[in-house]
Amino acid sequence: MAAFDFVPVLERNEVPADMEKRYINLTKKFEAHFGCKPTYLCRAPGRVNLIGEHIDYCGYSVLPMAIQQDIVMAICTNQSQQLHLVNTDPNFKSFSTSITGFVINKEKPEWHNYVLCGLKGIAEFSKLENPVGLNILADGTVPRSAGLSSSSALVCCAGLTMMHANNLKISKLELADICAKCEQYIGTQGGGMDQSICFLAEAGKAKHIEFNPLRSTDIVLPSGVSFVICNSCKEMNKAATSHFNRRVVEDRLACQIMAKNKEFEWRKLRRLGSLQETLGCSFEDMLQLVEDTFKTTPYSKQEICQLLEVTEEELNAESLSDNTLQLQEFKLHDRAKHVFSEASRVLQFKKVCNEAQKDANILLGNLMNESHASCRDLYECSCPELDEVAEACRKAGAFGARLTGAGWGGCAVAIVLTKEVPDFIKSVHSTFYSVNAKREENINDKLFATEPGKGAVIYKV
Ligand code: ADP
Ligand code: NG1
Repeated sequence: MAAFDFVPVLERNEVPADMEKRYINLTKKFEAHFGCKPTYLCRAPGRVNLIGEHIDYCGYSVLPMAIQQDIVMAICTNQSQQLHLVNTDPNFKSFSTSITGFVINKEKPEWHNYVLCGLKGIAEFSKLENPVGLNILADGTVPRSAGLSSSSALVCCAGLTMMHANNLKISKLELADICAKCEQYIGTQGGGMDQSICFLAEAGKAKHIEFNPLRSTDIVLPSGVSFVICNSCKEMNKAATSHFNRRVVEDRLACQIMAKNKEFEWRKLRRLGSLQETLGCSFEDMLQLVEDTFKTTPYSKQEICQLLEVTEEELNAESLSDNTLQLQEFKLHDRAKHVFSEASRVLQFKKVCNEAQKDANILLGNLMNESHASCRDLYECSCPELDEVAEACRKAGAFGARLTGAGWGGCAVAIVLTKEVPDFIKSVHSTFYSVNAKREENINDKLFATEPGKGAVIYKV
């Protein structure tokens, strides 16, 4: 991925066949609502992460692919510097504001706040003083709060919209970076995985994504296997709880305590990945360091202050985030152990794919199972429904299955022989979904095989 790669802008006759119906529908709906034709449509896909969970914000690489489900926005500019935002789903209320000087509400993260994040990110990056007004109709097919990155697809789509409307030329790498940073305006301190794959994805390829600096490498998945997504039917909006930021903070504290013990400038080291780089150690060494440093039981805030030799106020300012200030206990051993072992599994997964190793499917499946166990037991980001659906996948013949995305609900992903996908889906359907009428509703949107999809794109109208 070169720094000068840009999101493609396609002509009307280049709109792919699978997009045609949606393109026409959205254009018509836009016209009916705004009384004029849109001038272009932006599309940003969701993603499924195959392995590497909760490690991007620690600086470690991940291995996702884009999915077919996406957010599409139809857009035209207006001369009044207003933002008019509507959604094809009536559950998402229309919203209007001035395109400059709006406030992003972290307390109550309604959908329009994600759009505002994307708009603000691009405006700030480009130092736009007079951004044009925008009329936007948004339409999404990414399952929501399901670990398939609907929020980032929304942020990225809004960022792309703002860029194109203001005739800016920003590379895919820069867009990924800007959108990763600006999604944090919503309050969650995520890494850059979702926004990176959204812009850098290519059809048919999973990507190994590395950070600082951001770069991606193609991963050729073994032939004859497919990935099946199974929604646990439990929603979890990560911006509405402190689960996510609590983990970010626990990793940071683990990093800073180990750094202090090694007599580094611990305030400057905020990510476990940076600590490993500074120490120049292997994953095995880092895992040993975790064992040597931390007790397995939680640390009180007071204990952490003693270890870092700071007051509570200093700790709050130095290491915590707005929605974690009230926390009194932190688990350091288990969180750090998950991060180092998961980061190592990503590299093992990549190696198996690159070397087309014998029994690749079994090896990849085992790594996915180990990843799930680590998320469940050490990182505590699974939930009974996710454990149950992952187990149903294994029983139905998957080589492996794991939660994908932030967790605490959302989807699992399973690796299955392509020729066995129909039987696999039937089996998981009968064990997990058909036992509960609510789970069975819209089953095709909850249980489906997925191919590595393409990245963000702009269609001219
Ligand atoms: P995810 O894992 O899907 O990113 P999040 O909980 O982080 O889950 O984000 C989900 C939020 O994104 C929703 O609550 C909603 O505000 C917004 N969102 C997702 N899809 C859409 C959509 N089609 N239209 C409007 N907002 C959406
Ligand atoms: P989802 O599944 O989209 O909530 C979140 C983070 C990722 C990553 C994963 C866990 C955001 C926007 N996304 O993804 O960066 O940390 O959790 O691996 O915060």
